[in-house]
Amino acid sequence: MIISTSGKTILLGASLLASILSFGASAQSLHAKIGAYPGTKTTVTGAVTVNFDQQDLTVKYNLKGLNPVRNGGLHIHVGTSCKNADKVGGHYFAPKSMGDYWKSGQWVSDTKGRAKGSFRLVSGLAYKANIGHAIVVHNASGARIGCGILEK
Ligand SMILES: [Cu+2]
Repeated sequence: MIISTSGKTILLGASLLASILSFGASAQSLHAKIGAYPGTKTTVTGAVTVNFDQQDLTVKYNLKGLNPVRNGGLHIHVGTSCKNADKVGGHYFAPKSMGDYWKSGQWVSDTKGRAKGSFRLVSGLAYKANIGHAIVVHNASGARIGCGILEK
């Protein structure tokens, strides 16, 4: 394929620009500031960003106050509150018949109890469906220790 005329060069430029713009529109992210899980004292603080490419999620975490050299769960939950433990609910994914996509969602801490990293998973739910949902930090035993609300 040889581009020999200036007309074709302009067309190629326009389609490249269109593909860059559509990529920008499909990559969306939500952010949560992590604090105490309702009914517990604050042990973990930090931030989580979730990038969405349709139903393909990249969860980026930067947490501190965890037990050193451990790993634990980090999941988006059904609830939309970090103030009432009764309203946080279980893991948020669809369809239910697919089983729990969030089983693989984990943070990993260093010797100082800090955890910085990311993981990818498919939850079956895209950007809009996740706005306002709680993201929960579990300790190594599975107990809920941190919570934040996903916001634009
Ligand atoms: Cu969870």
